[in-house]
Amino acid sequence: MTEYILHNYFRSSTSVRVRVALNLKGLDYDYQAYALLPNAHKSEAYLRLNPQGLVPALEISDTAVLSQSLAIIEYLDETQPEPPLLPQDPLGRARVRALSQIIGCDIHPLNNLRVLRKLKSGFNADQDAITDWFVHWVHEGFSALEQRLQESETGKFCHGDTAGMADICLFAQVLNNARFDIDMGAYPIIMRIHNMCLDIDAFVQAMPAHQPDSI
Ligand SMILES: N[C@@H](CCC(=O)N[C@@H](CS)C(=O)NCC(=O)O)C(=O)O
Repeated sequence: MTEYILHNYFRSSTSVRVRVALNLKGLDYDYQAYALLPNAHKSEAYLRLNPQGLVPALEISDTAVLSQSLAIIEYLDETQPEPPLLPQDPLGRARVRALSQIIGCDIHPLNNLRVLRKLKSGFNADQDAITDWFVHWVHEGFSALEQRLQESETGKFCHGDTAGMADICLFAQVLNNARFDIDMGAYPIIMRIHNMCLDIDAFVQAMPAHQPDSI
């Protein structure tokens, strides 16, 4: 039995984030899948693990169940420091957290399944309106992110020349965008970094198509 059980879903971008982090750290984990469309993440058993009813959750044997992908990534980084996913200096850490949170706090939550479902059920939004909503929030966040990535701290990756937490978020969000037809032409730095990530096995192995529940 491995130390970690990852409760997740192949297509979930927050799950992609944690899978990349586990892979970069070289940590084995058991894969527990929850299909979101039939609401497996709302089952009593899963709600006992994560009362928020959102994936991912990382179960650490006989220790704890962690939720919130960015908190999980920081936990892994603190307990398994190599390779580091955040820089050592406070300014660098604040920058990487800010870049990550542009996606993690200001794009993804607005476009989450439960939000899109509520737009439909509570506000009669049709598919065109839902697409418009999704694309709008991606452009809002990615425009700011692209601008921030013009800063001198950006290297081959979001912060310097090695992949870290901000790259993980960027990678997962670009994959998530593929569900909609989003013109990425305005984001050359984001796409350059995304393509750099595609050269790293830890990122590739975390992609939806490579998961056991992939359909
Ligand atoms: N802030 C949370 C968000 C987790 C989250 O929203 N996960 C999505 C999948 S990417 C989910 O479980 N959605 C189910 C739903 O909206 O019902 C994190 O970073 O872990």
